[in-house]
Amino acid sequence: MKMSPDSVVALIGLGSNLGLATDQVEQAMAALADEPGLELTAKSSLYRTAPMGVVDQPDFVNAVVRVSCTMGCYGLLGVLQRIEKYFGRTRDGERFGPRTLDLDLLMYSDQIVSSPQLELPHPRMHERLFVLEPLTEIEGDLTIPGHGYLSVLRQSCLDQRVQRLTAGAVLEVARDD
Ligand code: PH2
Ligand code: MG
Ligand code: MG
Repeated sequence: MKMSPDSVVALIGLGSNLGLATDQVEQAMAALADEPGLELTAKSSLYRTAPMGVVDQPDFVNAVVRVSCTMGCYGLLGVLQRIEKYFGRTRDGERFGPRTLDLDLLMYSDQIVSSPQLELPHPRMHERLFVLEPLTEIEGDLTIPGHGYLSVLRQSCLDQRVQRLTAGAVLEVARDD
């Protein structure tokens, strides 16, 4: 798809720890690639990561992608929420708890947003190796507004368990029933 000259680069984090987590993350990447109005310009490998926040839950599969779009940050947020819903995401679970698919808008260009619906940059991305490690693969020179260089932030998180999965690995972390 040919993007208009005023298209903006956005970064999206993907996560899953319910059901066939690797498949869900890969299929969500495909759904983003198929979405009219979005151009998928880079995708990271998949990573198996230790759960953060609520630690007593299965490991996650995480990845990040880069897209170009012109729909604005709230338009993109709406697309991400629609795809989450399609993948069976419910919002009745525990905060930070298990989920079939989580799509987080990490950054929308360098915009800073603080509203009840959306905070940009994502308020916890700078301290999570499950975001910083895949971002290093696709956007190594990134600076996160308000927090600094990705490469420096990553150094402070290296004690967090994050393992790159080889292509074709299947991680079924929990049964979704
Ligand atoms: N998402 C959370 C809470 N904790 N931990 C890992 N490893 N990966 C996640 O995507 C994740 C998490 C809430 O969105
Ligand atoms: Mg999240
Ligand atoms: Mg989320």
